[in-house]
Amino acid sequence: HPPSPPTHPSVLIIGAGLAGIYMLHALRSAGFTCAILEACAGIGGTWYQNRYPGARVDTAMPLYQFSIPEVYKTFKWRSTHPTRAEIMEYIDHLDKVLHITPYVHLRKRVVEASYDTHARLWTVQTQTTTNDDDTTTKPPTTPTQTTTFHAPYLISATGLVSHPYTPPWPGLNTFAGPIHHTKTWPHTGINVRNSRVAIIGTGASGVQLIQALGKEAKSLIVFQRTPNLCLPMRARTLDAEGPEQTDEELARVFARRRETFAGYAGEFAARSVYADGEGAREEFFGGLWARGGFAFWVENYADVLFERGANGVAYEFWARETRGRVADERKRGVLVPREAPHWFGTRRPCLETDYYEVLGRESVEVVDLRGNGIERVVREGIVTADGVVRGVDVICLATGFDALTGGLTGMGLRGRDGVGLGERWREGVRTNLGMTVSGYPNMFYLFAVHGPSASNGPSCIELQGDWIVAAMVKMREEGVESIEATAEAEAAWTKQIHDILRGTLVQETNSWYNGANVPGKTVEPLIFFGGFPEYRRQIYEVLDNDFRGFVKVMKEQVVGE
Ligand code: NA7
Repeated sequence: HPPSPPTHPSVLIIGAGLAGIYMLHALRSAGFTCAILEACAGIGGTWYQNRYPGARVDTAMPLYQFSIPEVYKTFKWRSTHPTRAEIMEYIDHLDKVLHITPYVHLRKRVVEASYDTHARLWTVQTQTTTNDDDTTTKPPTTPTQTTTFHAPYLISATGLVSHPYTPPWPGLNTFAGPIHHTKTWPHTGINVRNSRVAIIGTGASGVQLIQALGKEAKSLIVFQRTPNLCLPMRARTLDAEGPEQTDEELARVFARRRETFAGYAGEFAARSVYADGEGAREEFFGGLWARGGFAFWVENYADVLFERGANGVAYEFWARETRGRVADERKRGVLVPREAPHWFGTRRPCLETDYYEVLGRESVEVVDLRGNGIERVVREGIVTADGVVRGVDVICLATGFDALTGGLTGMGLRGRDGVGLGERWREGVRTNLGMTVSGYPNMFYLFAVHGPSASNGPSCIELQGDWIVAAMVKMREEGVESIEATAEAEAAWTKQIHDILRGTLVQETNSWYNGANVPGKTVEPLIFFGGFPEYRRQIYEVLDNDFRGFVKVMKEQVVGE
């Protein structure tokens, strides 16, 4: 391994999270020289950065890991739903077994990248960061020095949720105490024993944070705009020698997850809610509920996510199970409304252990923001539209991310025409295969916009990562210097993304799945909802048909230019 990361590799990968680690390993194994540019001081991406108390994974083990034999055969998980600390142990293990760090330029934040059509090279500018331990909502770094890298290939592995979103409330910077976004939590942690804490947002991050801080803080005020339809996690400890972690069982699970709709082990039941009588339905729902995790979401009746009535039946079951856990009548109405706040399962449900019990505590207040939103922040605390000021000492923002696109558009990537990605996508995102963009030759990205990203992360990363490697190997074998998506292929792929969701309940629901969580962002389908098998079929068909939908430049063409 190199004494320092390569400065002139054939591939520059942006981001040393799980996607970047996988790409580095897979491309190196295929004979490409690679280096990763990583803004933080350590590897792990989302898991490195999301240090807020309670952070853990919602996908049940053994699913949330790579199917790389030398890695999974030598690592044993202790929990079905590992905490961030246990996942960081896994990332250390990946590092040890796959030798990642020697290939990573740490503390290098990409601020600009453009493609030189004559030299056939990407030029990438980075700024050296000095601080990823920021405790405020400002970007977590202070730039100092600029470094330039070159490579024929650029791969963005910046992830689904890397660009934090903070609502632009007036007065935020006048608040007297600290403000922490879940994404930029201080390394040192925070002590809230004597503090009045506010948590704004009840998505996956908020739910986890509330469960942790609600037990520690002197008092907690939860600001909820939309109730989360949480599912019981039912985490269990895993035995290193147990049947779930044998090599044979893992090989079976990995094969299985390649064939399911979203890269989990389970699949939707092949029948309608209405196919069962009431008794059988209750029993079926009850079984999913008892198993916990995402079972009630991704293994439910086939029509729950598509048909209004079926969806309503699932919501009623959810509400009945959950209502009983909130003793206080007012809180119950806010957390488990009679009317479903949105179609069940069309936003990502979150898993909880004692969320409703924590919210039920006397020291925890739940503020319903529907019709009474946060208007501004003042020195003492938070002001809602009704004029009430709630005094707090610490504000925690669990307000989410400019998801799916933010990681790509926030790095200064420019196409051949000099136009930045953000500018290019202002009126709507266009990509080919959810991995390439026209005007951006030899640039690939994964686990982001227009891919099958509403899924199990490692499964999606392997699916797309393996294709990128296959495409690059084919290019090398056939003497192709560069490929670039055509505008027509982009238009067709984008149309398909939209067509799949047209008229579905998912499309009627606002969330980060369609960009509606960030005001001003175009609201449009951002995820391929056709399932893994169909996605795989289509992307490999492109390779089998001589890079259909791409313009190829052959090596000889370059020499002759
Ligand atoms: P999410 O799921 O986008 O959640 C953000 C939360 O913040 C959500 O409850 C929002 O309410 C709330 N929010 C956002 N803006 C505001 C304003 N202006 N006022 C009040 N509340 C607001 O982000 P997470 O970080 O929890 O999770 C992201 C993904 O990371 C997650 O799905 C996993 O895949 C991992 P809303 O629901 O929009 O009414």
